[in-house]
Amino acid sequence: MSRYLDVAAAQMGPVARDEPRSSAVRRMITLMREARARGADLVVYPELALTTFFPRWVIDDESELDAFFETEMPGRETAPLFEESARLGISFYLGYAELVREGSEKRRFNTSIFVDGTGTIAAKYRKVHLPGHDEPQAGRTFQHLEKRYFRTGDLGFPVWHACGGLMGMCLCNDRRWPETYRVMGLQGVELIMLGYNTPVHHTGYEAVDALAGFHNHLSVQAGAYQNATWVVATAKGGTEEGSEMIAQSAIVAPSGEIVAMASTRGDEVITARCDLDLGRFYRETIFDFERHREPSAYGLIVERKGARPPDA
Ligand code: CDT
Repeated sequence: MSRYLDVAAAQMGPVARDEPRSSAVRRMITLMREARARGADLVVYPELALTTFFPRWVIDDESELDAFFETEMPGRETAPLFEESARLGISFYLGYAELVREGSEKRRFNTSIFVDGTGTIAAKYRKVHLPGHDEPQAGRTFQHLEKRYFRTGDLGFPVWHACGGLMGMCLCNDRRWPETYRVMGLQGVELIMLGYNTPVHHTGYEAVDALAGFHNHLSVQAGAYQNATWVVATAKGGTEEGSEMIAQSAIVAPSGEIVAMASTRGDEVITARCDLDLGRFYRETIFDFERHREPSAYGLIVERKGARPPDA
């Protein structure tokens, strides 16, 4: 049996610091139209797609920082994306910075939403694995201050029925953690949407940075295979405000194979016809969790944050 879903990854090139939302949204609508023209029913955009990747800078002025965040979704500038999605009947995943005001308190999250083909928000996710630091690091041309600007996501890794399958979401650094896929895999996820911004020089070690592209695909391909799921991974790539970011957007099958991959570092649509039943083969054979996982034999799991193995 086959259950096909035509999907697109809408990779974006750099978004400049002074590029207005309206311009980013226009670019996204162009990509959405191309995705639809190529038969896609779902289009996946990058993480923090509406603005430049601002965690690369120390921003002490609160109103300057707030300007990168959305307080409503859709808002005035993002509404055209929702309208176009409804007009075309195409679903989309969007990553953005979310600001929640509760009384005098502000809570900030690195968020993604899934919007169905009627232009309605059907699911929300808040990034769990926040990389980088909360204080600027000396000697770095670009910081990575996600821990400073965002709270840890508080919505877990939910899966839900949409587009004829069981869908899930995550954001960027989440893709490097097996827990991300496994938590959704244990819920039977069939397709994971993932947006990312990955600076080439993010570790400070030349030899490791040289593997940035390899580690990107390694993480996504392993996660897809070991959890029998499709993954649509979409980058914001190119040189953004002087920071070089990997592109390599890819659509990965439950076999772990890349079935489509971007060939540029700019705005580009890639598509694939995903058979959502393909994961079933893996789930019923080598990754039949019920038959083959042995949680009771895994020994003590230390869940305490900061726990270290005892000294030898
Ligand atoms: N956006 C994001 O999560 N980027 C990280 C790279 C930076 S780690 C300091 C990633 O895992 O791709």
